[in-house]
Amino acid sequence: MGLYLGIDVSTQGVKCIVIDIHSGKITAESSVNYGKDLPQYDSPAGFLPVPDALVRHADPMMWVDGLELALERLQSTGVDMGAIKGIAGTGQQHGSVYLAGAFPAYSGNAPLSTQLRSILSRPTSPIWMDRSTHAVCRELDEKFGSQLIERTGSPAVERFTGPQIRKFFLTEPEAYKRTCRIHLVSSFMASVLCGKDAPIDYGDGAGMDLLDLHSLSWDKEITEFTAPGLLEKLPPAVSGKHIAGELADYFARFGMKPGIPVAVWTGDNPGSLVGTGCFAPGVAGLSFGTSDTLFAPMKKFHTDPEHCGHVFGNPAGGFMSLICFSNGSLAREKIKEQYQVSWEYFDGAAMTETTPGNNGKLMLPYFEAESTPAVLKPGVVRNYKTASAAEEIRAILESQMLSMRLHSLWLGEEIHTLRLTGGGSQSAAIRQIAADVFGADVETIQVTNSAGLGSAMRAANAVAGVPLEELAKTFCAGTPAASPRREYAACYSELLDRYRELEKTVLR
Ligand code: XUL
Repeated sequence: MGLYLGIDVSTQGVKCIVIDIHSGKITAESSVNYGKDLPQYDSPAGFLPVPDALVRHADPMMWVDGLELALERLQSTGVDMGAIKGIAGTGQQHGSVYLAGAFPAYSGNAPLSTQLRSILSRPTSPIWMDRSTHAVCRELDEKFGSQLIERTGSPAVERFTGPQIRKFFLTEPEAYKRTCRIHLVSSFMASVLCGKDAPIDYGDGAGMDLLDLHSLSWDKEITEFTAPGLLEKLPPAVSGKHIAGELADYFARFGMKPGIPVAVWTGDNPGSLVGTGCFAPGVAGLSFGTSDTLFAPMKKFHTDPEHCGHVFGNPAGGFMSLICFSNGSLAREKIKEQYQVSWEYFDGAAMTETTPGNNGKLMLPYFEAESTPAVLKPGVVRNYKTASAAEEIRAILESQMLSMRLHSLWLGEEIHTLRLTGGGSQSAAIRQIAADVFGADVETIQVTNSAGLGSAMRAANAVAGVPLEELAKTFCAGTPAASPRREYAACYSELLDRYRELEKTVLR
């Protein structure tokens, strides 16, 4: 057996997946949902409820408890935990964890959350949904202008970690001073497994507004401006093949062998790029989760002139593009709740009772603040006054897809195949709309947890040297799920223009 474990610590839960590189099979999976399984954290959607819609924080100990519970559940599937040879993982991107001291030597008697809480210098972590850093971002714009995107691959973005750190430094200078280490969710969780600080990889590190993607090192000038002394507080930046450390003895309680290698963790999107096997030009991934994201490998570094898309390090080498739409599954759920219908209704009656193009009905689904385009004030915009439940559902699904198409045009490369992953990839309606709007073939892969699968593949790559492309052939072969229908091409191309205009009126 050649078992490798991938763990995804996402916005709403923790998922584990074990692959066997010898049999080519997925051996075991487990999952934890914070809202359902850890209600004591009062975070049903993965963050603490506060009146200010721009503030989104989570208790990092919820992720630690989520990890322990997911491992316990994995063990109870009967998988041979002792045969696992390596681990890697992913975290929701941009979120940050602030530590006042080194990791303690773990005792076997208490859950890790109680052993680690005392090393936090900031009790809660801002996550990617936080938009409270607008003023800081404008300061960064003023100071660095286009240099920021040229050097780091992204403009100053509210949810990115650098602006979040600067806000912390400005508003809580004493706590900032006490902080000796600032982690991303990914590097923090890898550190928890190793019982010592783990590095940050180029994929997730690029989502901080701090990493120079040309030299692949922290940009000294930007880092120092963000917060004095920050460079000393950041873990080193390393490539995705790096081994972060060894599994701490504590984890023997889940049947795992202490000392097995833990590869550096990455962000959920770079991890999904690996787990969907998006390595060839013209193949892009569409991930449907709390946020919807579009990502693709990038031949050479080039940035989005509209400043919505990002360039990240690709765990498989080189660069990748990433475009994030914050109003993903939560927006679809809002419409589902509003009309009290089922997901079957989305795929069935909502599609048969309406026609592609929906007579021009469009919706800007900004139930929450939006990343692409940047919209800080939530508010749904419709270009129609009345609509049936079916029409509203088609409107949100088509509009979300049109937005993805519109904001991926800067990539410049024709997308001929889309690999769909995440919960929404199971929807026949979403698959067909994706094929028609992009004029691309749509494929799915065998698991919806592509970030976890990508992590398990990365573990096998970093520990045993198995090439990622080889692993992708075995674990993420695409299954055809929808083809573009020529008869609707003109209708969607016209709708794309209308969507662009509607968005412009709102941004104005
Ligand atoms: C990407 C982003 C989200 C998070 C949560 O920039 O903010 O996709 O990674 O999944």
